[in-house]
Amino acid sequence: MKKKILSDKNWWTLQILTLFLVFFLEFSGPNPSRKFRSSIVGASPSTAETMMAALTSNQERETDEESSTLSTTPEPIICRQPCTSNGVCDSKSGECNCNPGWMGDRCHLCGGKVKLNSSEGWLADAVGNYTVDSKCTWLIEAPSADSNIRLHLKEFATECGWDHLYIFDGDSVFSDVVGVLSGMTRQDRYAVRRVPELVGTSGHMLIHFYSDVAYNMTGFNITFSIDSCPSERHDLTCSGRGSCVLGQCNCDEDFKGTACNVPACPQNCEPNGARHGSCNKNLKRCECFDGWTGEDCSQAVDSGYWQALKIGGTVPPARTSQAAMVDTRGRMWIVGGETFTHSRHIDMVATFSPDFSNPDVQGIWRPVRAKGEKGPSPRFGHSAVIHEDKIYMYGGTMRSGHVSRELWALDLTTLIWERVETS
Ligand SMILES: [Ca+2]
Repeated sequence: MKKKILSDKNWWTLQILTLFLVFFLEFSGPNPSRKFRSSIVGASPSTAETMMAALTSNQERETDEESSTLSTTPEPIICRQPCTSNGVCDSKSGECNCNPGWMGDRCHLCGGKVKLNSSEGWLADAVGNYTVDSKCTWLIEAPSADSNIRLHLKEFATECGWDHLYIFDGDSVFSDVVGVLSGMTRQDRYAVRRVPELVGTSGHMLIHFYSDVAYNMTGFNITFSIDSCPSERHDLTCSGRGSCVLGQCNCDEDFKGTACNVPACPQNCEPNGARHGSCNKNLKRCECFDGWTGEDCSQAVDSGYWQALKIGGTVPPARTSQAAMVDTRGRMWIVGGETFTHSRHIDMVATFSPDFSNPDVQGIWRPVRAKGEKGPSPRFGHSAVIHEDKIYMYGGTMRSGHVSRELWALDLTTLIWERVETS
C-alpha cells in the first residue's frame, strides 16, 4: 500500500515535469507559426490571409532552396498573382515583371507606349476586360516607307461613344486618320457581317486606345501583318480563295477582286432564281441576256440602272461635300471637299474622263495641278458651276471653320485660278 502511494506521487511529478517541458519548448524554441500569429493580432482577416500566404510561399521557397543545393531541380517561381503570358514572375519580389506595353499586377492590362516591328503579330487592350481610364499606344513599324500594314479586327467591344480606338496611317496623331472605332461588332444575335481590313500605306501605323473613367468592356484583339495580301479574314491569305504573290492575290477560278472576296459570277447570274445571263468563267463575269445588266444581271435596262465602272488613273481619296460638274467635252470635274482623314495632301481639283467604249477601263481619274501664283485654300460645302470653259466657285467652309464669301474662277484651258472681285 505504501509502495502504491509513492508510485502515485511519482506519476504526478512526471506529469508536472512534462507540462513544464511542453511550455518551455512552446515559448522558447523557434516556432514561426506562433510568432507570426502573435504579430498579426488585430490585422484584418484579408491582410492576415495575405501575409499567411506570403509566409507559406516563403517557407516553401526556403524549403526548395535547401533542396536545390542537393539536386539540380530549378527553383520554382511563385508570384502573389499568377502572371499572364505578358510578363514573367520575379521570384525575389513576388511581382510580375511585365513585357513592354503591359501593366497590372498580372500584366493583364495594356499600358504606356510600345513599338511593334515584327512582320506580323497582334495587339490587345487586356486579358479579359480592359480597365477604366486606360491610355495605351502602339506604333507598328514596317521595314520601309513603301510597305503596307493591314489590320484585322478579331474582336471589338468598347463602350460606344466613350471608349475609342484611334488608328492613324503614320507615326503621329497628325497623320491621316484610318479610323476611329467605338462600340461592338457583336451583340446578342446581331453581328457585323464583315469588318473590312484597315490598311496603312505609309510604313507606320499609330494606334491609340482611350477609355474614360466609367464602365469597361471586353475590348479588342487586332492582328497586323506587313506587306501581306488583302484578305477578308485575318487567318486566311486572299480570303482563303487564292494565293498571295508579291502582295497581289491570284484568285481561284470561282472568285475575283483584290482580296478574292467576290464571286466570279454573283448569284450565278440568276438573281432571285430567275436566269438573266450566263457565267463566263474565263472572264469571271456574268454575260447578261438582252434587257438585263449589272454584276449579277439583276437590273432591267429599261428601268435605268447603276453601273460600277472599272476605272484607272490616280483615284482621288474618298471625299464629301465637294462640288462636281460636267463640261462640254463630257469630263467630270470635282472641286474641294473634305476627307474622313482630314488629309492635307488632297488635290483641290480632279477630273474624270469616261470612256464607255472600253470594257476594261471605263474611265480615267487625273489630278489637276492648278498653275499661277495664287488659288483658293481648301474648303468644303461650297457651290460651283461651269460656264464658258471656267469653273466658278463660291463660298464654302475653310479648314479653320471660317465660312467664306469668296468667288473664284478656274480657267479650264490655262488652269489658272482668279479671284473675282465682287462689289
Ligand atoms: Ca468607359
